[in-house]
Amino acid sequence: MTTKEEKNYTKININWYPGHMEKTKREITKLLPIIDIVYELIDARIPFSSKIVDIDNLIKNKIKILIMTKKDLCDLSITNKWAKYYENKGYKVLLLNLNNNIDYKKIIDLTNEVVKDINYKRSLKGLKPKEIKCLVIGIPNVGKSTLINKMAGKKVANVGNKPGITKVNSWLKTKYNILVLDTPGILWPKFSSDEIALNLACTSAIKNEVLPVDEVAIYILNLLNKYYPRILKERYNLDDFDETNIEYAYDIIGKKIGAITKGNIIDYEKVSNTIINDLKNEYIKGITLDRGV
Ligand SMILES: Nc1nc2c(ncn2[C@@H]2O[C@H](COP(=O)(O)OP(=O)(O)OP(=O)(O)O)[C@@H](O)[C@H]2O)c(=O)[nH]1
Ligand SMILES: [Mg+2]
Repeated sequence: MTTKEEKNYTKININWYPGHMEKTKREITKLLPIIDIVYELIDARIPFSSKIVDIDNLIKNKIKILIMTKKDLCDLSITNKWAKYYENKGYKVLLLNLNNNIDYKKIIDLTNEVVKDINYKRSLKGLKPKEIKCLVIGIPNVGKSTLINKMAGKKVANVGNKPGITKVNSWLKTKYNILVLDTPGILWPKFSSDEIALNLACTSAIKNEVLPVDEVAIYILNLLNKYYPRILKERYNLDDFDETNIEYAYDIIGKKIGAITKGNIIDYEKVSNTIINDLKNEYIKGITLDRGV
């Protein structure tokens, strides 16, 4: 139930909580006893907004590696501060681009380091190194299946640039002595602020239809205006974005991107969709949306 207070706090009321997410949580709780390490993935562009709120309650005190994905898309000057912030909180942190063939190996190295003690004890008993069981967890579209495919050296999990690709938990073998459990993205049922919801929409963690496109597009323009004016100029020919005169900005952007209808009228919806897709398709990159580190 939403309390009156909560309702006032969140202007954008999102009721997007597919049943499979609740199911994943229950299954994780059940599986936990056999898990050795948890790989918790967050998006390097939204290191705060993409962190699952109640994750520590869920995974208790298992060994955890915090993997910040999409390094190639973030603003390193800000995201590095977030990496430090989490390190200071005691996390083992890796900031990675999962799309290359080098970065993911850092996960293997760190995993081996973390289980050194376990395997040393086993070796004293004459036992072979343990097959390590890792749980891969994170919000939708953060790169869980991509990471697993890299570790497997082939496509064992489905990948796609939209949320909700993985629907069930599945154990997958990797090239290493590590078994990984792919899980569907988990989100919490209530977003604690509009900003978080908008950040998730901008990075395709929640479906396009969930939030009004113009609201998401204007949020992106405001962000670019404030922190990345060069992108605003280069991509949209806009020197400045003034929220009190959205029409003016949309007219300029519409002309630049060719969003003009037959009657020579700017197609505002197309402008909004283009801005959102520019981020999704990685034309807009080098940005970090969570600023308050
Ligand atoms: N640029 C970039 N794209 C990435 C990176 N990691 C993953 N992606 C892309 O992000 C999108 C989502 O990747 P998935 O691996 O399907 O994400 P997921 O977490 O399994 O998503 P769900 O199954 O929907 O929960 C895909 O288009 C990937 O190519 C990265 O480090 N950099
Ligand atoms: Mg997946």
